[in-house]
Parts: sequence; structure tokens; C-alpha cells
Amino acid sequence: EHTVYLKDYAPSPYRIVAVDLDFRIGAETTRVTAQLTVEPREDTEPGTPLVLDGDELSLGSIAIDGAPLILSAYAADANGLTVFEPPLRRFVLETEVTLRPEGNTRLMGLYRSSGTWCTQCEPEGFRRITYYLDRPDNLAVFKVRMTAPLDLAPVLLANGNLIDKGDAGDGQHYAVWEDPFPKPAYLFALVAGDLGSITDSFTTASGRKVDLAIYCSHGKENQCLWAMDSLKRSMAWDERRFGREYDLDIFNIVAVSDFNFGAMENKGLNIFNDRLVFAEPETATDANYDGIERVIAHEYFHNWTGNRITCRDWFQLCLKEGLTVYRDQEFTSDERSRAVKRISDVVTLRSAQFPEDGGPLAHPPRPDQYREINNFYTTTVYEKGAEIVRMLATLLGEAGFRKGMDLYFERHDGEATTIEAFLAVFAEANGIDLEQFKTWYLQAGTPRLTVAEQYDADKQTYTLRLRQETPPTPGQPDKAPLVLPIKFGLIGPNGSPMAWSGVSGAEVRDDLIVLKDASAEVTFTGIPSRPVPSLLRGFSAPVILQTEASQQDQLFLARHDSDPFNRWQALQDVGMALALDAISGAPLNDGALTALSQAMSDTLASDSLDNAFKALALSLPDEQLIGRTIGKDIDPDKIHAVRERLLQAVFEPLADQMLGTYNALASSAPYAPDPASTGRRALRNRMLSLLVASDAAGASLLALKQYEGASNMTDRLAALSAASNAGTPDAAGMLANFRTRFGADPLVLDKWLTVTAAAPREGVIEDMKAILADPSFPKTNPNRLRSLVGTFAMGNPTQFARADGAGFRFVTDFVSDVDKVNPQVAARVLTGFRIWPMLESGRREAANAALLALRDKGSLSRNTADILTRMLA
Ligand code: B3K
Ligand code: ZN
Repeated sequence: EHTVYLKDYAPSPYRIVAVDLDFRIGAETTRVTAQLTVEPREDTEPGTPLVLDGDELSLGSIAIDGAPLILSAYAADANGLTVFEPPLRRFVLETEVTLRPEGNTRLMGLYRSSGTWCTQCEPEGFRRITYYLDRPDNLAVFKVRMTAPLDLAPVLLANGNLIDKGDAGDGQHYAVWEDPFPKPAYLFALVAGDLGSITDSFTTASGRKVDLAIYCSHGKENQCLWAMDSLKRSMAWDERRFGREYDLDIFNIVAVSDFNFGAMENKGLNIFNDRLVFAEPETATDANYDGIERVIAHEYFHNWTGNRITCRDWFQLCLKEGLTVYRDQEFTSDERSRAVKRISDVVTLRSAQFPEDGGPLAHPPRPDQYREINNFYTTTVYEKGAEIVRMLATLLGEAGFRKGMDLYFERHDGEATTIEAFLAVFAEANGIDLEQFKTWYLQAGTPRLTVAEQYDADKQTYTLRLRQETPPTPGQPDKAPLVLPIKFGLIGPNGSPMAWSGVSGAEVRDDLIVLKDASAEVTFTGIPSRPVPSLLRGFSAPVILQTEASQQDQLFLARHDSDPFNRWQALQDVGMALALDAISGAPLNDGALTALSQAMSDTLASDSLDNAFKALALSLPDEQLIGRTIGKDIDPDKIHAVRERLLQAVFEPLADQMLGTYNALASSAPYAPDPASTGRRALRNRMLSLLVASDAAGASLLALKQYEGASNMTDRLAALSAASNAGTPDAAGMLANFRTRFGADPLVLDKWLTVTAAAPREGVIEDMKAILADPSFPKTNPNRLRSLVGTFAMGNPTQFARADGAGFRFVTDFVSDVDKVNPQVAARVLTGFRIWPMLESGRREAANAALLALRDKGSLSRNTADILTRMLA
């Protein structure tokens, strides 16, 4: 049992201050010589051993200050190297190891992707390259020499600046890179390969010219232009919004095909999953363009929040991730539509983070223990982490938040630090106490905020009774009240904001209630008539809000709320209430249905709302959200059937209007990813999918026509998905056509795999088995595997949770196979089971049986075993 606890954190008795690496890259093996300049800490006792991390390494030679060590002076195995009595002064430890990147299918450390040598070190991959203090609080300067065959690897890249290169004889060449910024080993990177590139430059606010390049496989150069454009806009934004300039003379990005994650922020040399770099209109969708812009920005922003200021230990992961997600969200909000971005982010939070927080894998944004740190790169650490930073910004206001950020950069630049240090600068800069606020980082679970209201006409007072409660989560039975920033407004009968003359009962500042206790009664005076409250505007805290609002109130908000988020939310709430009623067996209430249809129709017709917003508003809550709102004994088939019926009942009456909108939004302009064009396509494709899903006359033909005539992938894929999800008569033919037409492009093949795996139809499992059994299917590529099986486990609720258990067994069989090749992919796919405790008893049994069978097979990786153990606890 290997559990790491936050409470056990202690600095290492030795520090590595400088690293000289020599990589001799050969077709089969790579030899790595490391010269580590080591210093004991002031208080290190004589005789304290130096313990270095290793993972699947074998030691060739070892010396200190040039003198080889005798056998009894050290112990080395695959998992580490111990030098028993190192000198109690600065010394240089030299080791040599030999690596086989070709056989490294875990994609951690040095590996090959389509012939290119590349690295992934976060969190613990550097120990697969050389013996090292592989922990984020050891900051060192790195110098890297690489020698490689010129024909296989004409391009040689590492962090920092290129200081030397040349011919090495024998068909070999070399390059030497030096990174002046001390960094933890997880930010180390190296790339060697035969790559094409595009170049550009950016001049910083202080006038320094930075050379930018994006490297990719030959022939893909033109698909990197959007990524480059996104990079330059990110650099400019961080200067404008946070006063942060780039600090090296070079910024390189490399796109590789085999990558466990989205991308990696290595200092000066970001390595990207190619799906988050390549884009051209014929093969990439608006969602892909969005994702590229967002992740390019995210990795770039890490240069300050993550690299210049890094984490003391991996428990602090959300220090860099939550903050950097917040920063990339703000970037997108400033570049595009803030309201649309906020709604989309909340949709993601609710569909990914809330189920994590409400299931067996729930953990605090800052966990206090882990068995496998790779399993903590979660939506809780990232997205809930970002929500916490957002609440801080809401509580402090823009200026107060910026003051805290400035102090953070000033005080902690060059350090490896903690959540406590982060909160301390905001407290100090604003003269406030954030002790209770810190609980957000320590406590798991999604709080429930319940609000009841009372209007007293005689006294002209209006009272909101607020109550918060966080449910128990694994290992945390009791929860403390949190600081909840609740943005709100009161709306008068005419639809305008209503003012109050006084307020008491809680901290209220303008449009913000700050709830700190388990409950509070906030009373407003001088209220001439009962207002409709708009609560939690902009989703100002990541909670589940329960109110007594009637359908009438909600439809009123949908029409009048000045907060676009709550306008959207109000329509969702009406849809949810109808769905819950129908599932409980009540007959559909015609009046309520008609009212929702009418509200949808009015929203669509509005002159003041933009297309992207309308596209989000004209929808019903998804099946999984409905399931989680029910909360127990879920029957996904029933939810699916009810939702289909509801879609039809709400949207079929709007068929003419939707068709009119669809036609009016047609455009022959060339594809562009700007917000207006993206919004136009989003609404038009929303119309199509609603027409198809509500079985409107002629809709399936419309989908077929759009599929065939599309001039870009956004429109083509939208038509294909609409047809496949609804199972139209043409769906199978369209899918086959898509495969033939685009199957040779791996990233477009992923789209086909995704649509296939998401289809809510019998037979999907057999189809997936056939796909996996095809010898040409690349069984080691994370993108392919996730597109198929990841999509199925996370995004096909009826087939994954089939009553006969076939969906569960398909996934556990897959996990068992892939675990031997790539444990990170296996473990992540397995997290799809997190909903199992909420299912109805038959399905619950079936899921439990599949999980137990996986456990009984034994010999699982630590990654997968950790998820499985928590899933079954
Ligand atoms: N920091 C990397 C994540 C690395 C994941 C390792 N399992 C990407 C990012 O969050 O920017
Ligand atoms: Zn990140």
C-alpha cells in the first residue's frame, strides 16, 4: 500500500541546483548521462543518504565529482537510486542510463510518437528519464545536449534558448539548449524528429521580440495557423489583463499524435496533443477551433501561473490548474461572449464535476492523500479549482482581485508554493480574512443552497431564507459551512430591477449576498410588491440551487432577467421540472408545456439576444443531468424515452419557426471561426438537431442534404450527429460515407468513432467490438481509444448502463486490456462508472458485478487499481 499524505510533506535533505543532460538518441536506444549539481541543506546531518526517484530505469555507471562509486556506496534498482553517504558539500553526481523509447507505451518519460522522440514529465515522468529528485519543489537550471541521426531527427528542441548546434560526424548532429529559469523536472521537455513548422514573432510590451514556432508532421503546417493566431492573442491578453510578459526569446509548440492529455506547459517548449493544434475548415469544427484557442491560451498562461510560480507538492495541483483555468476562461470571455462562455462552462461543470463530486471519486480541490497522483488531474482540481478563484474574484471585485494577483507574482516569483500562500496574498492585499473561504479547497461535495421567500405586504418587507448544506463524501462525513457569494437581483412586476431601502440579516453589498453561516434570513425593506428574485446570477458559486420558484416566475425570469445566465437557467429549470414530473409518472401538463414552447419561441424570435445564446437556450437538460437531479434509482431508458417525448412536445410546435430560422441563417460566406459566424452556425445546427429530434416533417431529409452539401466540418458533423442520435433512416449510410471519406485522417476518424459510440441504440456494443478487433485500429493511441470507449462510458447513458450489464462488461474488459499498455487511459475510462451507485438496483448489481470481476482478474496498474478501489469502497 503506497499512500502519500500531505501531512508528511518535508523538504528534501539535498537540493539539485543544476542539471546537465546529454542525450545520445539512436534508432533503438537512447543513452542519457546526467550530471546533477547537488547541495545538502544547511541542517542536513552527515550520513543522510541521497534518495533519488527512478521508474523502470537501469543504471549503467555512477560517479561523484568524476570518481566512480564503489558498489557498497549506493543501491540502485528500477524504482530509485540511493547514495548512502554523499559528501556534505556541493558535489556533482553523474549517472548514465539507457532508455528504450520505442517500447514506452505508457507515454510518460521519453517515448516515440509516429517516429518523433518526445517527452511527457508531469507529474512523475522525469524519473523515467534519469534518476532525480522528481518533486516540484526542487528547482534547477537545465542544460541539455542532444545528439541524433540527422536523417531521423533534423529538428532538435529542448527548453530555453539554443546555444550551440553542429555536425557530430557519422550522420549525426547535435544541439545544446539552456534554460536560464530554474524549474522543477516536470517542466523539462525534449523533442527530436523530422518535423515541419510555421514561424512568427511577437513583440512584448517592453519591446522584446520573441520568436514563435509551431512544429508538426510535414504537410500539416497550414493547419497550425489558428493555433499561432491564438498564441499571439494569448500573449497580448496576459500583458493587458494581468501585466504578464513572456520571458524567453523563443516560444516553441510541438504537435504530436500520441499524448495522454491535452497539452503540456513545459518551459518554452509546449507539447500538444495534435487534436488541439490542427484546424482547417474542412476537417475541424467550431468546437475544435474553440478548444485550440482555449488550450493554447491555457498552456501559455501557465508560464506565469505554474512555471514562474510552481507548486510545492502535488497536493497543491489546483494552485496552478484552477488558477490557470480561471485565466483561460477569462481570456475566452474577453475575446468572445462572456455570457455564452459562462453558460458553456457551467454546463461542463454540471456534467463532469458535479457527478465526480457526488460519487465515489469525490475529493477536495486540494486533496490530502493520494495513491496515484495521475488520478488527480480531475475536473474537481481543474474546474472546481477555477470556480474557487472566480468566487474570490467576485468577493474582492476586479480591482481587489488584481491587487492580490500582483502581490502573488511579486512575492512568489521563482518559488514552489501552496494554496495557503496564494490565499494569503489576497487577504493581505485586501485587508480581509480568508480562513473560512479556504474550506472550499479542503472540502469535497457540491453544496446545496436552498432558498425560501416571504413577502409581507403590510410591512412592505421581503425575506429570503437561505440555507446551505454539503452532503457527506468519502472520508468526510461532516461538512462546515462555506463562504457563498450569491449574486442576485430583485425584479419588479414590470420586469425592471426593484430597489430596496434597507437590508439586514447577512452581509449584502449591492448585488451580492455573502452567506457564511449554515443559514440566514435576509430581509429587504421598502418593497412595494412581491418581487421575483433572480438568484445566483452568473452562477456565482458552484452549488445546486433549490428554490420555490413557480413555473410562472421562471418564465418571467426567462423574459426579463438582465442576467443572461439566469435567463438561460430559467428555461432549463422549466424543462427540468417538466421532465421530473413526467418521469414520476404524472401526465404531461399541457398548460405548462405550451408555456415553455411559447417561451422558447419568444427566445428564438428575440431581437436582443444573440445567436450563440439562443442556441444554448433552445435546449432541454441532458439525460444525465436529469438522472442526477433525480439522484437515485436511475433508469436511463426511462429518462431517455421521457426526454424524447418532451423534446417533441416542446419543439415540434415550433417547427415552422425553426425551419424559417434554419433557412435564414444559411450563408455562402467562406468559413471563419469568429464569434458571429460560430454563433450563426451554432443556432442553425441547433435548429437542425431539434427538427430532427422532434421528428418534424422532412427533418431527416434536411439532415441528409446538409451532410452532403456542407462546406465545412462543423455543418457536416452536426448533420451526421443529429441523424445518428435520432436514428434516422439515412444515419447508417451517412456514417458509412463519413468513414470512407475521412477515415484516413486520424483526427476526423475520431469524430466518426465519437458519433458511433454515442448513438443510443442496441448494437452499438457489437459495432465497437468490431472496430477494436480490426487489426488496423491503432490500439495504443489515446485519442482513438478515448473517442470510442471514453465517449461510450461517459456519453452514452442508455447503452453503457444497459440492464443486461453488457455495456459495463464491455468497458471493464477494455480497461483490463488497455491497462497493460497505457494505465492512464485505462484508469480514466474506468471513471465512467462513477454514476453506478445512483442506478436502479438491477443495473447497480450489474455494474457491481463487472467491477468485481475486474478486481478479481488482478494484476492491475496502480492507476486503475486506485480508481477501482475507490469505486467499490
Ligand atoms: N499540466 C498538464 C497536465 C499534465 C497531466 C499529467 N497527467 C496540462 C495542463 O493542465 O495544462
Ligand atoms: Zn493546466
